Amino acid sequence: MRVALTIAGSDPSGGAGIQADLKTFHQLGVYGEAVITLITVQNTRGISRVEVLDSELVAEQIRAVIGDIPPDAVKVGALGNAKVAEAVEKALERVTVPVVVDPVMRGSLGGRLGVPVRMRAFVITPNLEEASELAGFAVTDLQSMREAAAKIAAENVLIKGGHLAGACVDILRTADGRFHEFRAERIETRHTHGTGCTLSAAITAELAKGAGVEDAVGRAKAFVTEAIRTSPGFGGGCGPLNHFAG
Ligand code: PXL
Repeated sequence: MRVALTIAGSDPSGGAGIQADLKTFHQLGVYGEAVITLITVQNTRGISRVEVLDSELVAEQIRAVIGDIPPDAVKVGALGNAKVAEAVEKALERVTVPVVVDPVMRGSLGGRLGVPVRMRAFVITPNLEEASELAGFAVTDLQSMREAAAKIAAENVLIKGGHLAGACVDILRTADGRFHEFRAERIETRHTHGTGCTLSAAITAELAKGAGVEDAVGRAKAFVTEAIRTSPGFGGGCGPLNHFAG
């Protein structure tokens, strides 16, 4: 059995963060481990509080699991602040398996959940806003997505175009400098809570199972699109996806 580790924040409503990551790992057939970086108070209607854990407590959790049940791939999600980001980077220094970094800065419902990270990543998955921050210029269309993907430091860069006007196109720049486009139909729904978390967790699960990066992204995107299309419609606000999709 393959193993995936997520290092991320908690969303008690179960739609995003480590809860989404573990459901995604399970659905895609890998054993999930979860290190918590921060606790949010939120539901589908809003986020009211974020408590970032002590950086040494986060590092200790990582050290406890990586030597004992070594993961085949690691996902890094919301880190809360620079101290936790540094501690996570250091704790992962000797890890040689693929690390997927979702450079979360804000939750789907707002709230500061992270800082711009410069962590070594096999794959980094910024949305347009995060890509703008990492690249240092406004990323608003396919052309600027390509320019940002070339500029952001990581082996493979996946810029998510879910917030583009029009079609949903993600751009992947692989380590060989080539660009790949992933297109999906736009689904009109308010239930998109945890979409970014679910995508990066799905990529991590596929990498843990041994997929190459292009296949991992393609399968993950198909899983997320289906999960959005079949969302259960829970909650009075921005509800979760269907993690039983696939
Ligand atoms: O999708 C970003 C994200 C990450 N982590 C936690 C979240 C969210 C979005 O709501 O709640 C804990």
